[in-house]
Amino acid sequence: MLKEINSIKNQAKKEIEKAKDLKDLDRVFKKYLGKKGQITKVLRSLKDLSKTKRAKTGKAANELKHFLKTEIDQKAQEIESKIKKKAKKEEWVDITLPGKRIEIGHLHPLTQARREVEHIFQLLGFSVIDGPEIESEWYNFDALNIPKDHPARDLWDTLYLKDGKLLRTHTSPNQVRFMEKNQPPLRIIVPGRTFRYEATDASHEVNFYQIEGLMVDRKGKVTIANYKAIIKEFLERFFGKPTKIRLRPSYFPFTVISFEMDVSCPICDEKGCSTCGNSGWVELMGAGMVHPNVFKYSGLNPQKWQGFAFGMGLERLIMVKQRIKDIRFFYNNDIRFLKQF
Ligand code: FA5
Repeated sequence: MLKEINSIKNQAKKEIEKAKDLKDLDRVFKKYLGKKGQITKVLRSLKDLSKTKRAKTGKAANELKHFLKTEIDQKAQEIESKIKKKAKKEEWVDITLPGKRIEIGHLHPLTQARREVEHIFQLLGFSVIDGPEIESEWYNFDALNIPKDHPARDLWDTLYLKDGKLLRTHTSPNQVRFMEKNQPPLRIIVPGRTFRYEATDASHEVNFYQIEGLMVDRKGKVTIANYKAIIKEFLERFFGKPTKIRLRPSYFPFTVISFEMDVSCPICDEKGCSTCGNSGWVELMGAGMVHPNVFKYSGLNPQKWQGFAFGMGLERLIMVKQRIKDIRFFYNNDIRFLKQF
């Protein structure tokens, strides 16, 4: 057995010397000192030896164990210091080189535009209000004078949730939500995400942003003339130049005297294209004078109060300003598009 221990020692020494890297060294460690290593085996077999042989062999095997451990540690240090030296030589840092430029992103064009819209309306005396994206049928329809069997509900292809709630199809529910809690006179805008289950095309998305506007004061004080003046002022500030607009009669159950406001199509200059659906005009918003029933449902006396409301599409607004042909660009996450803003 002592002979065997001696030959293990010679063999292990050679292998430690030959080891080129830490992986080699680890292999040697396992071969001799690992759980199934040769020295471990010798130590395990001691129990089968006679008492005197066991003492001698045990001593020799333990000495060899410590010897090899020290040798392996030394070799490991040698290898590590070689690696460090090599790295120091090869991986030097040229501190005179210019630094790597860190690319900083920016806000999404929709966020930029929403903030700009909010800013302009704030200058015009409007407060910015928030409302829930998950809405009840009451606020989305009933309180806006659209009862269950009213054909106007067909105007909106609604995404209903399992609990009977729905994803708001417009920001108008916030007219009622706000008037329930606040006494006029009031001027608010409510920007937010809206959802409709409809086919997408160059100017329609399933998920888009609206900006609701509401201005209410004592009867006779707020008229369509105020609406026109405020919207013209807003558009001029947002677009940075006077803009050609038209008001078109329309129908909304929650306004009496309802209309749609279009701007001249910037892509085709009223000649007709896919962005404006060949009409030459881009529809920006629906608007009108608040229906008496909406005041009633909000707990206000329609004999006393009067006002206008509007709901405009944020994407459409940017499309007109930046001459963007297709609304879907906003949601494609194409960095080439986003970098332009
Ligand atoms: C409404 O949603 C009304 N709540 C607006 C309103 C508010 C009327 C207050 C009267 C008083 P409409 O469905 O027309 O109306 O949508 C308003 C605007 O949202 C449109 O003019 C358009 O700019 C934008 N819009 C509508 N549907 C989409 C869509 N699928 N994708 C992108 N923008 C849309």
